Amino acid sequence: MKITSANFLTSSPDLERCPESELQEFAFIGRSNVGKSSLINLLAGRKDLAKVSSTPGATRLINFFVMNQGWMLVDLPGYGYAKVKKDSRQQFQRAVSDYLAQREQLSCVFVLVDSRLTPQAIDLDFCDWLAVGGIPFVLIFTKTDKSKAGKVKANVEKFLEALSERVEGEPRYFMSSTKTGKGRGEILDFVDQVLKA
Ligand SMILES: Nc1nc2c(ncn2[C@@H]2O[C@H](COP(=O)(O)OP(=O)(O)O)[C@@H](O)[C@H]2O)c(=O)[nH]1
Ligand SMILES: [Mg+2]
Repeated sequence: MKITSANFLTSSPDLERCPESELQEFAFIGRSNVGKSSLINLLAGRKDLAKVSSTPGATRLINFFVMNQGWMLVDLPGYGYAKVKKDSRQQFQRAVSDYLAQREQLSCVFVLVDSRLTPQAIDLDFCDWLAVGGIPFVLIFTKTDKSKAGKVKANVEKFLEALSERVEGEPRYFMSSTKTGKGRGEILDFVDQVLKA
C-alpha cells in the first residue's frame, strides 16, 4: 500500500471522546521509548507526524491520524512509564484499556517490542491481556538495526516462546528499523490485507 495522505485528526483523553468515524482503526502501542513515534513517521512517510519525543511518557492522549482517507492510524500512550504520577497513570491506563476493549472500529493492535531486549514481563503481560480479551494483535520488533542479526533473532524467538507458554497460537510478527526502513512495506501490506478482508 502506498501512503498518499496522512493527516492528524484529533487527540482524545478517553474512549467517550474518541472521534465518530467509520474507518477501521490500527492501533500502535508499546513501552515508552520502544520507537513508536519513529515507526509511525516511517509508515506515514513523514518526518514529524507523531512527535519523536525525548520525554518518555509525555504523550498521554489517544491520537488519531487519517491515512489515505481510508483508514485510521491510532497512536496510543506508551505503557510502563513509572515516573508519571499515580493518578494520571491510572487515568490513561483506563483510557487505553477502554479503547482497546470497547472501540468497535478497532481492527488490529500493533504491539511494539524492543528487539534489543530479552522478553520483558510487561510486554508479555500486555499481549496476554489482549489475548484474554480476544483483541486481535500482531507484534513489531523494533530497532533491529541496533543489534547483530543473530541477537535480534534470538530475542524474537525467546519472546515468541515465552508468549506461547501463556497465549494460544503464535501471533504474526514483523521486524522494523526506522534507520533502514525495514518493515515498512510488510506492515503496510498487512494493513491493506486486513482492510480488504
Ligand atoms: N537506530 C534506531 N533508533 C531508533 C529506531 N526507532 C526509534 N529509534 C530511536 O529511539 C528513540 C525513541 O524513539 P521514539 O520513536 O521517540 O519512541 P517512543 O517513545 O516509543 O515514541 C529515539 O531516539 C529514536 O530515534 C530504530 O529503528 N533504529
Ligand atoms: Mg513517542
